[in-house]
Amino acid sequence: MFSFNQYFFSYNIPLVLCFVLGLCSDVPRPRGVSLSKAPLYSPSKDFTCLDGSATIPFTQVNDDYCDCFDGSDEPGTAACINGIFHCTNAGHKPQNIPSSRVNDGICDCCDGSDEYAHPTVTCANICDELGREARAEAQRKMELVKLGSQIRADLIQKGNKRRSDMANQLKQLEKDKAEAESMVSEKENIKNDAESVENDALRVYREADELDRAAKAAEEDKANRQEANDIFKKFDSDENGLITLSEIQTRSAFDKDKNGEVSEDEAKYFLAENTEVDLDIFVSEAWPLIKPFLMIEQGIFKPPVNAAVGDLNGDKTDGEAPDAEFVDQDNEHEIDEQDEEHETEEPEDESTTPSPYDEETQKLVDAATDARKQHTDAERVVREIDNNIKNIKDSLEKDYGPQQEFATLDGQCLEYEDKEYIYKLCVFGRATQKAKNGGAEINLGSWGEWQGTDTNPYQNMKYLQGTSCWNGPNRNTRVNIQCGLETKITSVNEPFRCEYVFEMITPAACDENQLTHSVEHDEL
Ligand code: MAN
Repeated sequence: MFSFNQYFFSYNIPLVLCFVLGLCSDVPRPRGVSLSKAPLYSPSKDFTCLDGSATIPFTQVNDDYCDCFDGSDEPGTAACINGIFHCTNAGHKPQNIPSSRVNDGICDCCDGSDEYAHPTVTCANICDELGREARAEAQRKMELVKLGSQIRADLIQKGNKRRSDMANQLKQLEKDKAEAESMVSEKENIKNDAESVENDALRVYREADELDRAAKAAEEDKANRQEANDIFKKFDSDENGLITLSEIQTRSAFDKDKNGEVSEDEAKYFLAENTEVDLDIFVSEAWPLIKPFLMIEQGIFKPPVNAAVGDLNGDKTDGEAPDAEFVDQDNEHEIDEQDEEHETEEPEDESTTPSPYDEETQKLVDAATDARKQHTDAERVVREIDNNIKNIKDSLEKDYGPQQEFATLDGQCLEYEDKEYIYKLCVFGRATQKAKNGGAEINLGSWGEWQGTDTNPYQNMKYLQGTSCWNGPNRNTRVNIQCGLETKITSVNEPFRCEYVFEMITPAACDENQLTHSVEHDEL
């Protein structure tokens, strides 16, 4: 069992040190209580828990029994699970640790005060040594920040210039856009006029073309009728001016199911469900059904590979030719294929292709083509300007730090290689990863937002919505930023699957004000 004094008193610094170093921590206070809280622990009064929840006799402070909800009555023992033990750590930084770590056999405080009564473990006071190291490190950091802040000043200047340049560029682009848009409407008017003249000039050709097509169609129709007439005569064996089912049944070409005879039903199909037809009905209704089968018989029409003959005609009552390939009668060259070849052929050189138009019309067509091109070009210029405007606006909306110190980093791409991957960070753009043994570049996230503390909101960057992780969320990256004399990535880790952490140094983060902040923070 420990004595009251053992729990109660903090260590005493010899009086000489107290005066010389000003480390007068021998203000009587219970063990584990900081100097600033000492007035709240007055031995002459009852103790009120710091959360105000209870008041207890002062003798119950540090009596190894937890009385207060907030654990404030046991700062120097492990009795409360939520107590706080304060180590003074003279010579280094004071520290607050959970009081549950008091006398647990592990040295937490550099002055060893947290293990004051452990039966086997004694902790050496290493605060002076640690303090020296910490001060040297702080000194090194301060010098680095000082040096870096000169570069930072330059970055600030460049950043501000970049921003004002962009603002000017934006103004100029907006002017350019207005001009480019009026150019588009001017070109559109010219194009419309040229097209209207072109249209008039081409009308003559179109009409001639239509006439030509109509004449060709009429010719084909005539030839078809003639052919139908001839076949009618041939089939009308009794020459009574009618084709009957029995006349059809004598022709093996109509044996659709290829069973060796033309049934009545088969014959009926070819007469368009009539029992007999005169020449007119034959030409208009029966001939379209008969013709493909005669072509097959003559070898002009080839059924598609694997298609049963029945499929060819089965339900077709509309006279459409079955879906099949036509073959050239003479050399069996496939016409379809030939057509396709024609379609994919390179267009002939214009200079060698004779114009289908007269000289005057050709001039008008050329003028309209040129006007169309100029209009498309003018539209493209507007699109390009719009694109530039959007990029500049996006940049102007980005937060480059309170003094624009990060602005010049926008667009800079930094690489880092480890054993397996090449990582790349295009600042304010995208973070990527590429395996050294090949494979595609993987997106680790696009610029999202700053993340930091209240005192330094520009300490971390977040890059979000990268390629989705197999069976998991989208990849994302945090970039921790520290002061350094150059801008580079110093390490990359993946502490959790598909969550990446880049360590980056840059003079843009060498802010002397931040140094004061962190010193203040340490002192708290
Ligand atoms: C790839 C890389 C790794 C990642 C795995 C997740 O191999 O992007 O960084 O952990 O995919 O499947």
